[in-house]
Amino acid sequence: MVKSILATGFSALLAPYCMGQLTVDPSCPFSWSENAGFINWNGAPPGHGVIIRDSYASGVVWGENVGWINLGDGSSGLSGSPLHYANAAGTDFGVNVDPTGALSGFAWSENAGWLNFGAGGGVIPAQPARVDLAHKRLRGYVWSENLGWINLDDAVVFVALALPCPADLNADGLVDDADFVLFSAAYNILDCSDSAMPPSCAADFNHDGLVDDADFVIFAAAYNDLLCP
Ligand SMILES: [Ca+2]
Ligand SMILES: [Ca+2]
Repeated sequence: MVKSILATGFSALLAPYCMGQLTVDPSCPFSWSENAGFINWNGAPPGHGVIIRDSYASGVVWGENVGWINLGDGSSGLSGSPLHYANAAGTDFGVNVDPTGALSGFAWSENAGWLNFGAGGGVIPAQPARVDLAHKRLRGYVWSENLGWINLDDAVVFVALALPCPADLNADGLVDDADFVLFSAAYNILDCSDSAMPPSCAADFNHDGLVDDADFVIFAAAYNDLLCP
């Protein structure tokens, strides 16, 4: 199957990436608040971990001094296309993601109240909370009336993101020919800094700035398995 697609050539294979599902890298899971201390974005019990999708986030994060912070439950309150939390009442809250990676909406903490993910864009200089796809990490600041600013953007203490199934480039739960089409296009461009490369350079699975044979080896193994874990 791979050979048959290769034979068709790469020129007509360009297609957009989507963000897919990002999770938190367990080796780099903390944000920092002067008043709340460290907040662990990878501290949730099974089934409640942080997932950042194309248009919204879900899951809970843990702060030693504030307890659980709920980014949204990934079901109630979601509406529209693409799906977004309405954030119009106390029951439909959650953190939204726009196509640029900018975060907005509200998270809830029993102890700290509402956390506003859309506030950082309004300060000078602007520090919008956002997903930095190129560097696979969170950026900017989140505002809480009770905690003050929560820094997602410290040079050393930050929240790194990971793709749970990196070879699933179109985020449909399978690693198949559709993903190979996307991989092939990136392979043909080669350099992640090339303006033609999709901004996340998601096909650079080993994070060395190139989409080359080393990445193809990783892709081929996932393609053989077909299903994401
Ligand atoms: Ca796929
Ligand atoms: Ca690479």
